[in-house]
Formats: sequence, structure tokens, C-alpha cells
Amino acid sequence: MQTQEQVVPIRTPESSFDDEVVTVIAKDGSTGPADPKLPVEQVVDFYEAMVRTRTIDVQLERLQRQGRIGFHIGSLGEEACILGSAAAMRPQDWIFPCYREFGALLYRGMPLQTYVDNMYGNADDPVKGRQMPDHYTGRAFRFGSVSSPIGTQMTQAVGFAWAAQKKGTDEVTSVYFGEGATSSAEFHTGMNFAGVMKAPVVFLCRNNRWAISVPSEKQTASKTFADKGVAYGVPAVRVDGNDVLATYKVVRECVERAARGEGPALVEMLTYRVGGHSTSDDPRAYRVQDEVEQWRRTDPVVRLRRHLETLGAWDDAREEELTKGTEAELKACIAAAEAKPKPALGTIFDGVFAERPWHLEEQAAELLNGPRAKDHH
Ligand SMILES: Cc1ncc(C[n+]2csc(CCOP(=O)(O)OP(=O)(O)O)c2C)c(N)n1
Repeated sequence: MQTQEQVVPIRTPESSFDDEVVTVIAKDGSTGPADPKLPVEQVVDFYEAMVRTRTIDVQLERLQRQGRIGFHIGSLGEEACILGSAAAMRPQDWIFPCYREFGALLYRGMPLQTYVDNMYGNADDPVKGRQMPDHYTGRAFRFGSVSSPIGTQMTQAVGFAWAAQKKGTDEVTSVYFGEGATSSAEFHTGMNFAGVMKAPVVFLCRNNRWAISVPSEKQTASKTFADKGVAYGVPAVRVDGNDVLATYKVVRECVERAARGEGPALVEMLTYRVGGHSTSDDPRAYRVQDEVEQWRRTDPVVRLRRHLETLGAWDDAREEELTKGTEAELKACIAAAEAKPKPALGTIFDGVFAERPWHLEEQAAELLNGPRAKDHH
């Protein structure tokens, strides 16, 4: 408020968000007024997807430590916000991932074998072994491509959503990114463009507290990441990202808004990166273990399980069947992936041009008749 003495009306950035976080599941497993009241089978489905994601994560880290895959970037502790938001997307909608969202891709229907083939970069890898492990894509599942440079997926998703708007289709696009990516130029460009054009896009910010070794409080002078929406005229909301039902509820509302032509939204999902940034990182070098233990107490999987137990919809036997079943399925996929050949040498020329230009034809002929074609590559 401007007072009599204040001639220059400088406003301090007071946040309207810092004490507003949407939550559904309480500590004791009961639910509050924002409960989306989904059929119990659907909640069980969420839980199964979260446990499956975690089980795969743990096994893939082991596989990397054994030297059988080169890299893994996981979602330990972030399963609720990833699965809850992915489940809130309707079948016709598109998802543009960051790099922690393999659980969302599997939830959308990509076979586990295809994902594991990507981890090995073998002949059945959708990206033909041209990228690092965990750089998947799934067009058939309306799932864009992982791109490692921070923030690039935001402008891509906004352009994609704008195209859908121009074509008059009923498709909403969501885009995942970490809170660190809100410092990127692409966040500005994407938010600004989406706000002005009312593009049907939902910005999903996983605030997992760390951008590799940079804590979230050093990432911005804004009080919250949701505050950043205000400057762009993009409605924003904060949600407890360790609560799958709250995340589902909030994201679904944003999707429906966007589908009605009411434009973009920014969702700040509060969660925690329990693991390292990736298998190339050792977080003990920059954060205290106590902090991790504190967040473990808000574990999204434990929380949802408690809720399912209050409904009488889950027990130890089902849990064991699920984890053992996932482990066995994964083991079989790994064995199959390890037995598959590398992509054929000539495939490096595929998938770029609809019609291959003459100079690439020449290069392909030279390569395929040369010594590398006969030898291991
Ligand atoms: C343009 C660019 N700069 C730096 C990096 C290196 N890098 C990879 S991940 C990362 C941190 C990202 O943190 P955040 O956006 O919060 O996502 P999170 O990993 O926590 O999910 C950085 C700096 C990069 N990939 N691209």
C-alpha cells in the first residue's frame, strides 16, 4: 500500500503464495477437503505406478554401479509429483519431459523393454543409441524428447501448445522442469510467450530443493517459484508435490482450464530430491544427511500407502507381489536388452531428412563400404 509520505510507489515483492500449499493426504492417511475423490482402483493404480517407478530406479542405480549401463538419472522422492501430474493429463494431451520422468512415460504406456533398450542404446532403442541413457522419447505415447540443456523443453512445449491452439485441437501440453530451470532464459521466453498467446500449456516445476549442488534458496530472490508466474500474467499455484492426490487435483484443474481456452498455468510442486542429481553425483559433498532424513519422513510412497491402508485397499502381500513382480520383469528386460545388437551403422543417417541429400548418400556409401562396417563399432 502507498502511504502519504511515499511519493515513489516502490512495491516490495510480497508473496501471495508462501503460505498457500494445496494438500490432500494428512499424516494419518485421512484426506482433506481438496480430495479429488477418485475411485479407489485409480488411487491403487497411482500407488502401483509410484512403487514400480521407485523399484526400477533402485535397480538401475545398481546396474550403473556394476558398470552395465553408463548413466541413470532418477526420481527418488519425487514420484508423487511426477505420477500425479502425468495421470492428470488426458489421453489427447502431450507431455514434454525434463529428465526425471521415466515413470510418467511408463505410466503413459511405453513398454518397460523399450525403456531398458534406451538405457543400453541397443538396436531397439527409440533414439538408436545416439544419446546417453535416460534420454528417451515416446511419440506414440504423446511424450516429447528428453533434452539435457536446461530449460529448452519449455520453449518447445509452448510452441507445440500454441500450434495445437492454432489448429483448433483439444490438446493441452505439460512441461516438466526443476526449480533451477526457472533461472534459464527459456523459462522467461516460454512463460512470456504462453502468457501473451494464452497457449494451452501447464508448466510443472518440480521444486526438489536442489539444482545439482545449488540449494533452492540460492536460486532466486523471489519468495516462491510460483511468484514468478505473476510477472508474466500466468496463474500459479503451489502444491504439496509429495501428495499424489493433491498434485493430481491441482494439475487436472490447470489442464481443464487450458482446454477451455483460459491459457497457461504454473504449478510449483514442492518435493525433495532424495538421491543424488544423477549416478554421476555424490550429494554428500554439499548437503547434510540430516536434511535427507527429514524429507524421508514425508516420503510420498509411505504417505499414499497409509491412505490406502485407511481404505483397506493395500497390504504387505500386495506390496511384495508388486515389488517382486517389477524386479522380475526388469531383470528379464535387462537380459533381453543385453543380448540385443547395437544399432546398425547405417542408422546414423536415418530420421533426420525425409529425403536424404546427395552428400549424405555419398557419406553413407563410403561408411558402409569401409572397414568400420565390417568391424565392431
Ligand atoms: C544450459 C545448461 N546449463 C547447465 C547444465 C548442467 N546441469 C544439468 S542439470 C542442472 C541442474 C538443474 O536443476 P533443476 O532445474 O532444479 O532440476 P533438477 O535436476 O533438480 O530436477 C545443471 C546445472 C545443463 N544441462 N544445461
